[in-house]
Amino acid sequence: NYLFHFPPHQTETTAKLRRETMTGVLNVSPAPIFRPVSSHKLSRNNRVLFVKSMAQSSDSSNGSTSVSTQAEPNSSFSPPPNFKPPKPKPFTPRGDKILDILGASLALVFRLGTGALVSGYSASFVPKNEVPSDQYALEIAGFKVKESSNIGPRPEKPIEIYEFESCPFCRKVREIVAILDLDILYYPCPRNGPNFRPKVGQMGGKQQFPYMVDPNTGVSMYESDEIIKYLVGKYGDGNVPLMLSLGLFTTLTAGFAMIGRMGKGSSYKPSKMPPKPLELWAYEPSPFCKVVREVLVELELPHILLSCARGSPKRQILYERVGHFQVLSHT
Ligand SMILES: N[C@@H](CCC(=O)N[C@@H](CS)C(=O)NCC(=O)O)C(=O)O
Repeated sequence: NYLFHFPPHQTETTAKLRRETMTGVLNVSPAPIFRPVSSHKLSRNNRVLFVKSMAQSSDSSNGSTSVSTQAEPNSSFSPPPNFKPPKPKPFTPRGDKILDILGASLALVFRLGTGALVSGYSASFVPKNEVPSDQYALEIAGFKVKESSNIGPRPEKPIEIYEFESCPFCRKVREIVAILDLDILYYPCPRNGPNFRPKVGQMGGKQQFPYMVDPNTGVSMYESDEIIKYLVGKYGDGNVPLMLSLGLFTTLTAGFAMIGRMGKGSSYKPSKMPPKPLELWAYEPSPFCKVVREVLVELELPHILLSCARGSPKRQILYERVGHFQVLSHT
């Protein structure tokens, strides 16, 4: 067992990542959130798609939080043998994944697409040639869809959320995260997960999920409805969207939304802890993002979610980096 420390300036550097991300700078280098695995630097080959490896060492041991883990310290982290990053190509689901994708799509029906659009979303159709080719825009029948949003003040440091997939209360919070276009450092807490479940018990006094820590304000809390209210108050327009304000109906439909996934993303599978969080560009209602995130949660892999629901300005950033827009990518 060993301690992972979260140096106080880590979140600031992650905020730097965010600022750089927002201005389209490619070479992001936030400090690792985990020590002591930090002296090892990832090779260039460890990059997948466009994401630069993020290893830097940090001397601070005066962490805002720390957690002891059962993971083995890893001296080397590299892609699996013979791993080749997939080449971008027009999207089609892999044959053996079609049922998974259909199952994950049920959520869109039960939740009426909540979380698919960011707050204040608006769209207009314009002739194709009016949108420069370096600008991300969905193309439909010879027209381009210009999308915009009205998002509130951005948190400087990513908000931290401890949760797991097949929990309707956690889903509600993930939906508001998509609507508010927030970037979140997720600490997955699958059943029997050895790391972050006990950590929540230590921090808040009980193992109940979701649990949120906002390092910007020092606020931490349980209770999905309270978390939602806090997030819209602090980083949105103060209004809880209708589909998240219907009490039992909201919880039931969030539960039904998971029927097609049969508890995926909720039970721990032994894994090797990465030296720093992965990065996932995704949003809650997308069935394609869902099947990827389930795996991250089962493996208890901390990840920074870069929210990019429709209308998110991050779609343009991803488009600039990758040359096309496809909702997920990872380190
Ligand atoms: N009223 C709470 C309920 C949260 C809750 O019951 N969460 C369940 C998971 S869905 C939980 O923490 N169960 C304990 C466990 O998973 O160990 C909320 O809205 O957040």
